[in-house]
Amino acid sequence: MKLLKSIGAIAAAVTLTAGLGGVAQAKEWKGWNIHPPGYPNTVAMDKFAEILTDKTDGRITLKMFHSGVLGNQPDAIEQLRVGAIEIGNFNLGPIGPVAPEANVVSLPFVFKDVPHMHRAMDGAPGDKISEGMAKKGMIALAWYDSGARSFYNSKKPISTPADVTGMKVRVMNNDLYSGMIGALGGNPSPMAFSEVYQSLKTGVVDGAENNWPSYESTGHFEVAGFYSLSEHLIIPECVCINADVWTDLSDADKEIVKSAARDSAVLQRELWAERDKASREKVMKAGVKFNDLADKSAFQDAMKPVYAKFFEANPDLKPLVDAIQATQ
Ligand code: GTR
Repeated sequence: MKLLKSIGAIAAAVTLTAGLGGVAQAKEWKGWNIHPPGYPNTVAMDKFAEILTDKTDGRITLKMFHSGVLGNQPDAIEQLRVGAIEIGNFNLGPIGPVAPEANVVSLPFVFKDVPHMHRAMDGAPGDKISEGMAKKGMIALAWYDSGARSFYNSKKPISTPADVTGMKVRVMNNDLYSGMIGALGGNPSPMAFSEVYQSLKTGVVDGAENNWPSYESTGHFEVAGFYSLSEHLIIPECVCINADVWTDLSDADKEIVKSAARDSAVLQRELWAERDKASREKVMKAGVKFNDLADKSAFQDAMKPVYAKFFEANPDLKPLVDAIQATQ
């Protein structure tokens, strides 16, 4: 017994020494993610962490904190920029107020559909957006899918902009979304993702907007049973890394980190396509009343003042929006 104990102690000491020996080089990163276990982004970020450890033989490890336990999204973006966390899976919506170039994806109806969004983000417009984010301390390593966002509420189907008039609608923190709801005659209510369920349930807001997987994973469909397929926003998401952490990496490690993020994005996009379908089926089975918006043009027309205000404040971003719209 005594012998076993001392063998144990020696083993522990050896491990400790080996650990200490590696201190100069070992990097232990923290990662932020808002989604729960099983969500495509959660699975993909775990995969990213796994590939990182494998490819660097443990020189770089990433501990993922899921379900938003490290704080809400706008705060987490700040935490990443100052280096309190190294990695995050962010929606470009709340990045827009920080990095103007990234805000163009939050112009309603700027993308025709999800494949158009991917072509633009994988091409020159995506590079321009990355450059804008880099200037603000965030390096985008890869783009994740977040589908298309549509309106849902607890009152009635939305078919025309007039149906939104007078409705209290939760939006993410970004003036563009408040402007969008205002242009439809509704009352925007910027709020953290984690607070939306209670707010819908207690009537603090009448509705919100999101893609099928988030509508389902959050349980919002239980308390806001009308889903109207407006698809007014198609917002990509990033796997981001703090710019200083990125700069300090060797070229070889940069390559590993980037390719790990890209591999995780391939997985995320596959899982997303499956979950999009599965979530839609699940909420429909649960009794959600769904309506398609055969004609979106009235909603698109209503967005003209939102675009006008945006270009007035950001005349230099007009070429980027043109480039997105011209992407084939
Ligand atoms: C989800 C997105 C989250 C968060 C959320 C929200 O679709 O993946 O990052 O932005 O929407 O509405 O706050």
